Amino acid sequence: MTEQTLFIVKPDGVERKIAGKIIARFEKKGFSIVKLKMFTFTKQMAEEFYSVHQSKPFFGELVSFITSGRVVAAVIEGNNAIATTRLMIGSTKSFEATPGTIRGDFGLGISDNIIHASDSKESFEKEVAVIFK
Ligand code: 3AN
Repeated sequence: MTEQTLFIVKPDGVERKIAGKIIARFEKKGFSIVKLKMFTFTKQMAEEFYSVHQSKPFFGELVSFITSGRVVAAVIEGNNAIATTRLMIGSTKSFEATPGTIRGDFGLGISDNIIHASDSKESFEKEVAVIFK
C-alpha cells in the first residue's frame, strides 16, 4: 500500500550534521522524497504541531527544544510508509532504542531524540498542514 509520511530531523540532528545520513537511510530503504524543507519552527508552529501533547508535563521542554535551531522536514512516499518509518526511527527514549534504528544508532536523549515521524495517517495530515502549508 503506497502511502506518505513525514519525518523531521530535529535541531540536534541538524546541529550534529547527520541530516544527510538520515535522509539517505530512507532513500536506501526505497522511499521517494516528495517534499523537503529546512526551516526553524516558530513557537506558534511548534505549539500547533505538538498540540496533542499540550497537557503533558514535558510540553514546555518539547516546544523549547524543537524551536531551538534549524530542522529538516521531509515528506516521503512508499509501501507502508507510516509504520515502516516508525520502525526505522526506534523508541522515543533513544537510550532504549534498538541498535540499527536511527535513535538507537545516533543518540541517547529523550527531548533530543534526533527525529520525529508521524505515527498515524491523521497525525501525518495534521503535521504536513502545519509545515508545508
Ligand atoms: P515519538 O516521537 O516517539 O512519537 P511521543 O509522541 O510519545 O514520541 O512524544 C513526542 C515527543 O515528546 C518525543 N519525540 C520526545 O521528544 C518528547 N518526549 C516524550 N516523552 C518525553 C519525556 N518523558 N520527557 C521529555 N520529552 C519527552
